[in-house]
Amino acid sequence: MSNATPAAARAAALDERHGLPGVLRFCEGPGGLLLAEVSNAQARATICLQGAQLTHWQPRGQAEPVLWLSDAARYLEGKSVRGGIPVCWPWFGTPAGRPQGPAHGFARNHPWEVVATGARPDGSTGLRLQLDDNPATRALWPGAFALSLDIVVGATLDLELCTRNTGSVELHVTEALHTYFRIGDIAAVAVRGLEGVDYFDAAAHAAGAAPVDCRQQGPVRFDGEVDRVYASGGPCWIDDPLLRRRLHVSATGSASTVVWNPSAAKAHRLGDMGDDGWRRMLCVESGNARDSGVSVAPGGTHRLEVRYRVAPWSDADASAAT
Ligand code: TA6
Repeated sequence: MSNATPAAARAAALDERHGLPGVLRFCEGPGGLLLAEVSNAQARATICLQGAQLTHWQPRGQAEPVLWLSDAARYLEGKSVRGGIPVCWPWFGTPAGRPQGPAHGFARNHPWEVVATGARPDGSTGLRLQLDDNPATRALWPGAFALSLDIVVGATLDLELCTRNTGSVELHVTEALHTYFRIGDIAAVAVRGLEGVDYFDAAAHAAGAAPVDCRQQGPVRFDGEVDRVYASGGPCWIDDPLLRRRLHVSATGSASTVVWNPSAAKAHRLGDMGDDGWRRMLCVESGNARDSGVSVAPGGTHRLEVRYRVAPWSDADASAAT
């Protein structure tokens, strides 16, 4: 008589069908959530099947993971884990006209199916996860869709979020890959590549302060909460002198870049950021937010593609960039 939990049994079935011996396995994680664990010659990664959420990516040779995951993260069915890369879809933020809807859409809170996995010729590992509309999604949003996330785990991390309109009515979505990066300390980092770009200051807007429509002067630095939606799909990068690395973000199909650090007060209110986890995280989120939503005609598709790459740190680069 097996004493496996239902989740362990589901993981075993996934392993049987999609596992790659020595490279990719499925297992039961905290809270009974299903995890895919990748370990290849180039990197290690973990993906939570709920929300198709990467929670870990660490290229070989990197002393620290590239993605930040809260050490106070909660693993609950129907709630995305704090950190990694939550998929914000079919809306970013709160849905227009329906403030009661789940923040950042429902895709991150629902279980996704494993469609395919494979070892790639360059030694990286590919997975395709998919969420189709169902009674639970239709109770929140009427769209008929097939949403897939292609993940390639290697020395770089490549993601493709593909929205397919399987219905007869145009879909309008806002979206973002809400990526939490692991940094040495928020006071020491800078985000470059957004100089001169217009942005919406969501933190000022929430505080009832002005102005909310601004233009970036110089690199983005952090002293207090920063929550900005830049009108650019990048590329941009995070310079981290403490971890001595430069984290590159490049995207296609993206017209927005969200930069967010909650600082201490908001982090405390969120309750799952850990004691001072906010100091070691920075969100740089590629997508199509606010006025940059995308429309997908019946039978059409929209692709949001992002590549994360770690470049070695050079003090010369840093001094040249100041
Ligand atoms: O991307 C920045 C943001 O919209 C912030 O305003 C903050 O709400 C953050 O997302 C986290 O949202 P969550 O719903 O994951 O707690």
